[in-house]
Amino acid sequence: MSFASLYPRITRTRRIEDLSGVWDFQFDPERQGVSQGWATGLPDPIEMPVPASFNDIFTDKASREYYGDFWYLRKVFIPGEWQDKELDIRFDAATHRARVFVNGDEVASHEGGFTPFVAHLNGHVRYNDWNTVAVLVNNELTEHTIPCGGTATLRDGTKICAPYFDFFNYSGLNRTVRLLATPKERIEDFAVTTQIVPQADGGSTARVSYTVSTTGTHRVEVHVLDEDGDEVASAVGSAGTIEIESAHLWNLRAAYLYTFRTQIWDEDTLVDEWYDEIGLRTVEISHRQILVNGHPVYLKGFGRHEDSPVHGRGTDPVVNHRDFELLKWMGANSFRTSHYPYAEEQLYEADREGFFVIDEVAAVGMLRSTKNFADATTKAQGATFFDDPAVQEKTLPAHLAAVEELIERDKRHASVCAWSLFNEPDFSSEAAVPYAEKVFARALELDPQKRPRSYTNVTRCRAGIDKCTHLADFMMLNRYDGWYVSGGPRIQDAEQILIEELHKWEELEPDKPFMFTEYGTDTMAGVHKLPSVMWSEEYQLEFFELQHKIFDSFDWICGEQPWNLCDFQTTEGIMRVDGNRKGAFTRDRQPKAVAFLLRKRWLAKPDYSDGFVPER
Ligand code: BDP
Repeated sequence: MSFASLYPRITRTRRIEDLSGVWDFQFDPERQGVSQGWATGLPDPIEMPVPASFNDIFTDKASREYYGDFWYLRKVFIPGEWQDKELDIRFDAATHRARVFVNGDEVASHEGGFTPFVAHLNGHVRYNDWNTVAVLVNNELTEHTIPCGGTATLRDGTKICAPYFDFFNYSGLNRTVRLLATPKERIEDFAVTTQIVPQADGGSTARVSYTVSTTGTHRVEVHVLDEDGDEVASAVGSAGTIEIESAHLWNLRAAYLYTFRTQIWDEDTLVDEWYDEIGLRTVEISHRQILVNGHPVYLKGFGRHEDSPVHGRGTDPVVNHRDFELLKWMGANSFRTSHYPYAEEQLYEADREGFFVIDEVAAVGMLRSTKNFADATTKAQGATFFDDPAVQEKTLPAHLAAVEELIERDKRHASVCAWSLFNEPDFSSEAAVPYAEKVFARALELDPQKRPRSYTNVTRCRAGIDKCTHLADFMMLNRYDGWYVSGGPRIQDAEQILIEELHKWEELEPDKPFMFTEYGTDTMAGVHKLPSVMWSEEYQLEFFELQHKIFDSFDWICGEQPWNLCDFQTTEGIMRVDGNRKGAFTRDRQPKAVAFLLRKRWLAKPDYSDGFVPER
């Protein structure tokens, strides 16, 4: 449990100062900053906006590719009125690790580039005065970090990133930084689980069990408000059950959110208050179906990336909102946060819009390759990733910590309906089993809602090769038959290859829902060919038509999420043309022909496959 798990809110007892803006910035290739006192002032700074990735702001290659230590620093004025408060600074994400200094004192360090952390500042600041906040960030990856990667050293000694994954290593203070002033006795965590009980009149009573963690002993109250702001239920105590009669349930593309106001009271004095917007729904697996509120879903949507021109992976509310507009226009009802936890604002938007989110931990690159997308289809030579004892010893703890932070942060979101605990791990070896067992067990233990858990299965580990399928509550397949396998003039073979594999899965896992979480072809927008060739828009259309014909012939396939919503930036290489071009949309969010094909298909395909149409 960590205070960082509460999304920052202004309430009657809480204050926030947003530290977005221009910070001082400097690379530290010699790692001399700490010993040279950079924590109180950078010797030769440039200006850098926050939040943003630093990479695409630069005009020179060396800076864009910089791999190592770098610093952000700014002065912060701390109001005198906050003297009696707890004072924290919250980083929504520092990619991939950070050490935080305030007026020269080291106040926190954090590993993992996609989850929030706080540093406690009391005792380190001057009130009604300017204070110096400095952050030493590092963006290097190894086989023991989450995500996994390596380092390439150029002849002159320059280090560059050699990621084991197919997206650019965008780095820096990628998300919002905020100062938080909260009461001394405060709410530190809040969790809910919902049970739906049918009512005689056909409605539903929601039985919500909750826990509130606080730092004191005063009275805790929880008040539930509907969307009109009217109180519909309340409870006293730091744990309990609240019944909401004739509840509006949260459904796919028909969301309803209640405000849960959590409070601490000392007699009739309000000590602290924090709220969250919560959708009431259940999610479970039954035989070959994924059920939301008891109804089977068909998932339509995409694997995505947080990626946009100039910002890199820096949070961009404008682009994020455009992505939701595209998803809605397409008739989509879901997405996967490939390949890392996304900014919390995206999950709140998904809550409001009724999207089913498969929330992925940044465990990508667990296949020893710097071109894993190409090697994903070939069999491992020699020892695999999980055969290495150092992976078991060092990567596993980092992975477990990343799962913990993901679940801590996202456990209340109605939109978060499943956890993806790995992307395309090399599960071809028995050595993967004990590792994966621990990761799966940890997720189950930590999640109060016990959401379904899975991972994306890579082509290399097709039916019969993968050793960990028994751990997944449902299976997610990433397949490129017709692209990496049997592409171009061989595409007719791809159909047989995939159908044969699906028949095999049918035998091996007869009681599990399956969905496709990746399928697609690199396509240059505007390239047209008759007959089609690979990379043309026509080829992308034919590939998708073929895939959908196959999916529709297996009634136990319960979802399709093509790769990718948009084109995105990757490491440079001979297989990438200014990035990965598998988007249904370009990187500037304009449609390729395939977007219209998917839109037609998805608008005709209901969100619930039993004909249930929720009230909107
Ligand atoms: C899969 C990966 C994804 C890649 C994709 C591709 O999960 O990150 O971008 O293939 O090759 O291997 O486009």
